[in-house]
Amino acid sequence: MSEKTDKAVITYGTYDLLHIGHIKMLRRCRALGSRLIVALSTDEFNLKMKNKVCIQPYTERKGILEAIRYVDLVIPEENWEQKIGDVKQYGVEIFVIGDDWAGHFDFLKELCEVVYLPRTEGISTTIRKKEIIQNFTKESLS
Ligand code: C2G
Repeated sequence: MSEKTDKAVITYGTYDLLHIGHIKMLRRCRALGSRLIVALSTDEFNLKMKNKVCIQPYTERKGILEAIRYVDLVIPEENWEQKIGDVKQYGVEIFVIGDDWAGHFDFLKELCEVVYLPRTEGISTTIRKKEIIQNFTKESLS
């Protein structure tokens, strides 16, 4: 059994209303190395730069991710420019993210391996929000 080398992996995201697509991504990220760092988008970064309004505040999303067996460390993602610094600061050897971002982060290839993994089909935070609204509306009207 070959020892898994001590490889730090990093991934980035909002992880609002955590669902199985997120979990499958985190599991696959962690399987690529020995430590997984998640750079979690702050509420301000989501609002100002990603045009996303989170249901769960950063502190709650952070606490949930920290409870997941695949996650070793959660750090804040505050801007688009921090990735190079993060890779250097944490000695990251593999950057991973969903293939909806394919090509966007190839500039990191000078510093580390860059992997784009297929997203899980049929689930997203947006879909989940719509499902909740539809079901809640029916419930409140019945
Ligand atoms: N994801 C997935 N399958 C889904 C939904 C999401 O594999 N059905 C993955 C995304 O590809 C991403 C991670 O789960 O790698 C987190 O998804 P989001 O919270 O939507 O992250 P995003 O808004 O894409 O933020 O700087 C990069 C950004 O912060 C990425």
